[in-house]
Amino acid sequence: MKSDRNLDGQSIAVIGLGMSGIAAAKLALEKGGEVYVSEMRTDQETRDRASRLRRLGVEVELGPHVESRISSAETIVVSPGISQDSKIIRDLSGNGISTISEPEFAFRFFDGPLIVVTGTNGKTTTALLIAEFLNEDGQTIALGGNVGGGMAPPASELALSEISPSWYILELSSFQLSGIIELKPNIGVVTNLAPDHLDRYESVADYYSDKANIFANADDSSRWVLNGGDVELLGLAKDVPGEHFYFSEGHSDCSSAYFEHGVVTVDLAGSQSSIVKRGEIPLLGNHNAENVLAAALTAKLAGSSNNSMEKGIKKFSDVPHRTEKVGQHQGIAWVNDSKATNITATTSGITSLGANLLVLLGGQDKGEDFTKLIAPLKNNDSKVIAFGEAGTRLYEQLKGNVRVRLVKGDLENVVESAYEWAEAGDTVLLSPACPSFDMFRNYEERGENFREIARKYLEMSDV
Ligand code: UMA
Repeated sequence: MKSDRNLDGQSIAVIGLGMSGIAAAKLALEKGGEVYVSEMRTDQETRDRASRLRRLGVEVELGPHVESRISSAETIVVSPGISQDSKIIRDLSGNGISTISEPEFAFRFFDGPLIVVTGTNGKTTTALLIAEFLNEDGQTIALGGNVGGGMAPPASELALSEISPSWYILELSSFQLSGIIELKPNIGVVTNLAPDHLDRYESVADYYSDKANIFANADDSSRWVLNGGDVELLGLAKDVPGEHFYFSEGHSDCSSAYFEHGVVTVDLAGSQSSIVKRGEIPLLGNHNAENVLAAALTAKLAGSSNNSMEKGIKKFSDVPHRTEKVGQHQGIAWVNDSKATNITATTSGITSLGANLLVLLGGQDKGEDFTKLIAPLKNNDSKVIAFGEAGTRLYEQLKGNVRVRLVKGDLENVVESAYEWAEAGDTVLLSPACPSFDMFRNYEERGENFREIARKYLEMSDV
């Protein structure tokens, strides 16, 4: 049975007609709301979407947002892509009008316990692993939110389902956590914290403050799964009510998930469970080992058996675009880590893959300080090809410290240069440390393009 909460004709305004906006509008309508959607774009694709919603009975207005119309609604739901700094949000808050995020709206109609996964890196893998473990356990899972850019539905779509799941699992970005009023996870997972999205936030503190909204409604019944090695996170979570559980690669007195003699081990209330050997985890990289620990600890708290977790991990296949192995050719491995759109994600990619790397770095220039990459690149004896809008600045900041070449042109030129420069024993790693928007629609398109070009070379020989 789904939630019987009803909006009884309440007026709901939704800003943005992307995946989240459409799902929120449909949910509001289904729950008896009077729904109005405002979207600034007016292109044909958007007009088609608008027509489809209008046919269902939603009022849709395209073009400049009309503040007076939006603010007349009792509840205003904002899509995650719309920043707090956008004109419409500034106008609304200037008039004392508050807004909520799409997952916050959806949560009000959830009918079952909720796991929320957030963090700067690793949250998609962790959310997918938890879902796999609980599925394997025979539990009914509703997985949604920010999962891998459209790999799962928005939260509002989950709230429309007729089936009450054993667990809702939401991966939430900082954008989605901004605008939380009631949303309260039964289990909240934070994989790690590192600077990101500085094109949208004025400071790292502002970004962390949105992330900390996961704790907004914490009480004594809350359970938190936290990275025990992340000082920033531990500081942020210090006084948060509820039970705190830590995961860390090495065993320490306070950790509940760790590797013991190379085996994933979960220790709850003094009872130790050995889950799976590290060598049997089919995911590349140390950062993925941490994701497995976080997921195993969470699934155990959610009632999963050890056997289900062992089966789940062995079945788990790579998350596309996250240290995803593309193939092997003449002793050279090709790895797609296009999802690494910031320095921290690239650093974890580099560090986890070991030595002899040829790293392809570049993309849209967000003004980040690339000298932070010098130490991990040198430690792994890496060569670098710099490309895209950030290519020249990358080249200037890295040269003299690491072997770096600047390649102009498209990704085909970059892959061709990599093919020429790589030697047997090298790993060519696309882990760009930048968003893709200078050359592609998103990181998925960049990763697919890389995979396709690299495979052309792989086809020439032994894959
Ligand atoms: N718009 C306005 N007015 C404005 C600004 C934007 O009307 O002032 C419109 C845009 O024209 C657009 C819509 O608002 O049509 C914005 O939609 P959106 O960007 O929120 O896109 P959705 O399709 O709803 O996708 C969102 C998430 N997008 C972002 O956070 C930017 C998706 O994450 C998420 O998968 C989806 O909800 C479902 O939950 C994407 C992402 O890039 C993949 N996430 C970031 C990341 O992973 O790093 C956080």
